[in-house]
Amino acid sequence: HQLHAAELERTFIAIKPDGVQRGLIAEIISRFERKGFKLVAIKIVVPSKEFAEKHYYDLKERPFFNGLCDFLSSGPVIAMVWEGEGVIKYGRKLIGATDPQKSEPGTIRGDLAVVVGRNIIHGSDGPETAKDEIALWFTSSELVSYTSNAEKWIY
Ligand code: FUP
Repeated sequence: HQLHAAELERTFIAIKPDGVQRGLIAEIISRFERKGFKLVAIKIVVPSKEFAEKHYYDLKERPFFNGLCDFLSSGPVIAMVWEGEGVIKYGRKLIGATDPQKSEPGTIRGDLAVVVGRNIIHGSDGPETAKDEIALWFTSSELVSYTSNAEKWIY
């Protein structure tokens, strides 16, 4: 069926510095792309420590917060917005459990990471977070709306 652009859900996905350094950019993008989700924004950035603290604001009371923010700001990150029906929840499924020791084989973290502090990828955990994170990382002019030829075979 035909979906209007306004109905389509969006989520924020980031390949963290470890994923970039390990050469996993294409592997990770490929999994979202092959599923049928659509890339509507992408850039490579080195976030400042202050920016990382904003991104992880909800975790500010946790003991690992400082190390986590140091890590996220330690090198290039691939920031992306992916669009599609159910992309927030299913994106989390593609990513796998937070701790790679617990994520299932077949998931990104399950297949490609070993410890929680180096779990290579971030994905928004709900509609509110997705909205906030997209607004934090991107300006509205960086989000591109377009129709792909594959869409009529996906929906
Ligand atoms: P997730 O949404 O799966 O990224 O998980 P959280 O928001 O709970 O945690 C964000 C990041 O904090 C994780 F990706 C890795 C880091 N973290 C730790 O380093 N130790 C922990 O015990 C939990 C999370």
